[in-house]
Amino acid sequence: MNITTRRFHVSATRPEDFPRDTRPHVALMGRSNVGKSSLLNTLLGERGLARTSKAPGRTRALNFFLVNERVYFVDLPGYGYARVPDQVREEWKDLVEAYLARPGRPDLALQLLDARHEPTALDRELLDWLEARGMRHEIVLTKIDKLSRNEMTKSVQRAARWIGLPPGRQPLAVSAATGDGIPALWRAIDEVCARRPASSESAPSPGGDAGHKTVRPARTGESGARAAIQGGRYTP
Ligand SMILES: Nc1nc2c(ncn2[C@@H]2O[C@H](COP(=O)(O)OP(=O)(O)O)[C@@H](O)[C@H]2O)c(=O)[nH]1
Ligand SMILES: [Mg+2]
Repeated sequence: MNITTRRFHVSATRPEDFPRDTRPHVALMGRSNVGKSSLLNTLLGERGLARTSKAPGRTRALNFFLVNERVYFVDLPGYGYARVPDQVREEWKDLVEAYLARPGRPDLALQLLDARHEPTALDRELLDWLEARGMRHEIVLTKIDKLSRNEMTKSVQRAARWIGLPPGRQPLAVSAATGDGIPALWRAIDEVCARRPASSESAPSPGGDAGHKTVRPARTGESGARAAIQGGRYTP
């Protein structure tokens, strides 16, 4: 995608804040501090568009960014951060689950894993949930600039096994710092966005219904997914 415009759209703290028009959504998901906001900024080519932080656990809203007036990028709160008060954790969980419970949302989930670390049980829960729901998703290894070539090869192999990819297939691996791997990630994103009908492209209104009549086809595993969400699959 050749980016002509990108802008912050809304910071959703309640389900009523979620955009209601039918543009495609690309969501960045993963542990707190894995590099979601940094990757979003690198993908969109604007430093500081999404707030990044050295202190984990900062994002408490779903932040929506609109690109070329035609696709939303969504920066989700991270999970797995222990030092969050229970009440805040519950609020996030409800909000994220409310978002994911919407039919067909997001259109593409990017699940980020820090290339330096073993995936965790929460990473596994999220992947299982995405697969159970039949949601289009890509695993993206982050911060590869911090690895040597040799470490990078091992990390990619470990992730491929963890995901259960067929032999010869590899997960995407990127660096928000150097831009490595970003073109390949864009190809995956473009493929999903290209499949969406042009009718989804009229003016958005934050929290308001833009009046689109496009009917989104039901996805497989929708009802099972709801149970999985209620089972706490996305645990902030
Ligand atoms: N070296 C390096 N650091 C990164 C990269 N991506 C993120 N970081 C750093 O990791 C920390 C957390 O990043 P952030 O994007 O805020 O993570 P988030 O909590 O998942 O949104 C920050 O200090 C970033 O500068 C990367 O590709 N390379
Ligand atoms: Mg962030």
